[in-house]
Amino acid sequence: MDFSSWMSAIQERTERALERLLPAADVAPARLHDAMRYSTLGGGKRVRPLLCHGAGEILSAAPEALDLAACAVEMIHVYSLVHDDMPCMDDDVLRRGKPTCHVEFDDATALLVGDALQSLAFQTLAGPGVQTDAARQISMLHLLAQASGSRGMAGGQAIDLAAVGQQLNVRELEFMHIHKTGALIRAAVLLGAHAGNADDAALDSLSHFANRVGLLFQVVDDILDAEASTATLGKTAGKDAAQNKPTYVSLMGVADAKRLAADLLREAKTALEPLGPRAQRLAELADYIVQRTY
Ligand code: GRG
Repeated sequence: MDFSSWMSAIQERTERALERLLPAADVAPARLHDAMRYSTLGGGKRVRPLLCHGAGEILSAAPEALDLAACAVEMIHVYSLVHDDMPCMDDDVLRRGKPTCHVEFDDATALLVGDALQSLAFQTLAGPGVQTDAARQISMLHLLAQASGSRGMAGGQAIDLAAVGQQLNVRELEFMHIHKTGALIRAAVLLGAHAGNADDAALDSLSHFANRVGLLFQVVDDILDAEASTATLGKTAGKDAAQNKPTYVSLMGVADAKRLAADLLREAKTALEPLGPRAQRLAELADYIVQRTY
């Protein structure tokens, strides 16, 4: 199967799994469930589910187990987008090409959507079908909790909020992004590996790959924010500069940010080498992350 057919197949099965896992829109409390489905379904590139499946396939994980791990990570990701868009944080009106959750519904509903998606993510990952080895399943829960909490994504968001209008250097910017964006991307890869039979050597290679890809994702995101249009991105373009936020582009300029992306891509692929040809999908995914237009 070529990469683009594989990607469409994973996006499609992720959509179906999310539809199944999310409560129906007419189940009480209907407004909350409607808003959860509105925010989660029918949009997004599903980069984290793709990484989860790509890593899991290397380690012969069952596709159905990967669906559950991938959906858990995607739920955390959507929760972070819904909260990030709220007036008390980034205050945005457009996400995935449609009105943000708090605009379509209201602030209190958006807050609850994030809370409930976070809970559903852990319920999904703790449930049946994820791993037959209970100890490994507990490490998966631990991994996702750490990646999304104050030592991971939520901590990165706190650093981001504190950095508005501040002068950060590249090291400080990297520290922020390793937490805000990188931690969940790393979790997506490692959860895929843990859904299969990952040994320490494979986990080591994948962890190194994921660290590079996490940063790569953010560098490309900064370049797109500076260069792409709102229509293409499906979210407000140029926000970083408008909010005086430090980014790779503001610190080093577009040309150097593109060079950094090329270096990170090369390092990510080098990290995959010990895994051999089985890791081809992940290498292709790293290429996709650089080439994406939104
Ligand atoms: C509110 C706890 C909390 C955390 C928010 C990740 C995050 C932290 C906020 C998102 C804001 C943002 C635009 C970050 C830049 C990188 C990023 C995560 C972009 C969006 O991810 P994509 O491109 O989105 O994978 P889709 O819509 O394709 O899923």
